[in-house]
Amino acid sequence: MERILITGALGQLGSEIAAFLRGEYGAREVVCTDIRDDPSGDRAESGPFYRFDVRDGERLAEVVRRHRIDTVYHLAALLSATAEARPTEAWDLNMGGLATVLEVARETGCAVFTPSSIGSFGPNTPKDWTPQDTLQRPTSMYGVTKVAGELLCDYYFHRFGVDTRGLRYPGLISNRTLPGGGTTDYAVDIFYEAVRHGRYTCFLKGDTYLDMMYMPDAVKAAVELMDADPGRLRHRNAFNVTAMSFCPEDLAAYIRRYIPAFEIDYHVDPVRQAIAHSWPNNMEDYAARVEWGWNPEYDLDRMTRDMLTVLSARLEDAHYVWHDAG
Ligand code: NAD
Ligand code: AKB
Repeated sequence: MERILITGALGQLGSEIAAFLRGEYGAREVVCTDIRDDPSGDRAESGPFYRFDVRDGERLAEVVRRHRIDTVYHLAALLSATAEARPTEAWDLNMGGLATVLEVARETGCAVFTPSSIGSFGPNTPKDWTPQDTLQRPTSMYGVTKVAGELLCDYYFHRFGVDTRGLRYPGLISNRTLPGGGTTDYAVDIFYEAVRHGRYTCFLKGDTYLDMMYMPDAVKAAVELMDADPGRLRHRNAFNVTAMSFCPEDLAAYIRRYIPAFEIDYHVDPVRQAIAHSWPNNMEDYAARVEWGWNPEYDLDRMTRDMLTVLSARLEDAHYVWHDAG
């Protein structure tokens, strides 16, 4: 029986993983937690929800024991742009939160899923076809915490036998919850602005290539990794996974296929541009494919069509409404 606890369950990734897992295992079996109240009521009303700081180990252990949790999806963190603006806070949360979760897992025997990121790479990492095992000297505070997190999870597996697993996610594109302060957020914002206003001002340069993934694939990757045969996992805590690589100019061109009048211009934010410049253009994800069968379903065109279909139907102020004829 799966009994799951999610930290950061109100965030961009947590809200989607929570919805999927509650559908899969039943709402009572999936405990959502976050430091905030649930503004929509989605997670708090459909199943157990607790509001507390993930660094409060006593509270976390008490909830884990009360619900006899066997797997924690640890998603509470500060993302790259916010972390760069508030580096000490990012260190405290990203490392302190993870250390707390791992200690509770060691005491209670839970498995732990922790996302790493393309942010764990740095300017000296090969930019194209970035290998699974390569140089990682990130220059952002977010990246520092992501590499340290990968290592800490490896340590808890080797030293204490905690079943830790994780993915190096690319930028995640979704339409349920807005992103929480990352460098790749433009790839979400652009769809909302395209549908509302038919134009977008991008904070990255037009030719900045980054890996990306549509949310259904991100959820699938996490769940498939946690279900994988542990005997086959050599890269437990840091699997490269990707689904597509594009730059803002490419994405604008795809949006124009469906909203021909769409326009993009650029007002570059030097902080986020520098972070993006230090990340890969595109990763290889062979280890994930071989060790647990990773295979994404959404490419750039399918993701673009789905985002535009969903948002043009859902947003009340959608002006550039596009219907999928297919
Ligand atoms: P998010 O910012 O959208 O959500 C984080 C959630 O954590 C928020 O709901 C926030 O309220 C909560 N939180 C913050 N401080 C907390 C605390 N002290 N205690 C408990 N909860 C707290 O982030 P996300 O995009 O959902 O990211 C989730 C994880 O996935 C992070 O580890 C992130 O680094 C990783 N990741 C995300 C992406 C992406 O594109 N979204 C890409 C790569 C990796
Ligand atoms: C960010 O931009 O910080 C995240 C990530 C790629 O980790 N979306």
